Amino acid sequence: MLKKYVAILLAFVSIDLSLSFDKYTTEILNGNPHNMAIISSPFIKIYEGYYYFGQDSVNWYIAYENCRKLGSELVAFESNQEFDAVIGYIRSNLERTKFWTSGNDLGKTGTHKWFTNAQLISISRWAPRQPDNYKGVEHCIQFGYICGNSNDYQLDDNPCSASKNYVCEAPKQETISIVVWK
Ligand SMILES: [Ca+2]
Ligand SMILES: [Ca+2]
Repeated sequence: MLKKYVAILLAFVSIDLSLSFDKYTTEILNGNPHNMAIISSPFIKIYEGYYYFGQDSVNWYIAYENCRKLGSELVAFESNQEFDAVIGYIRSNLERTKFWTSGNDLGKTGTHKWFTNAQLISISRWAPRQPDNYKGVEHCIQFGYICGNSNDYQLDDNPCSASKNYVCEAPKQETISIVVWK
């Protein structure tokens, strides 16, 4: 008798479950695919990212701290497109200067990585004969006009204690959409 009762109860439960539906659904999308208006200040949207251009001249460690205060990190250029887009903005809007990136070989001399994601620096945008670890003390990566007469913004290793401007890159965005049945 008890078995029969339990079986009937389970049957009701399963019927109930089969008829139920979620009151809401959520979806997480990369970026901001619907171009919703967002407040990004002090970051500026360039290409697919958001960047802040630190105009104070500080060593690599202070530059990193300053980016962290904004919830961001020193820039990592994972592609030529990203590098060219940021350079394009600088050419149009900022003074000719040099900037720190997150790149360094502090972990293993001669192995240059973006500190923000541990990826090897794969873009071929080094200035001629760089990185050269001049005098054995150059372990942080800057970019700017490295060669005297060059108008190309290029990468170069420099002493981490040197003072430069810097570029912070905001973390990637995700958009969460929630659909509710009311
Ligand atoms: Ca990046
Ligand atoms: Ca160098």
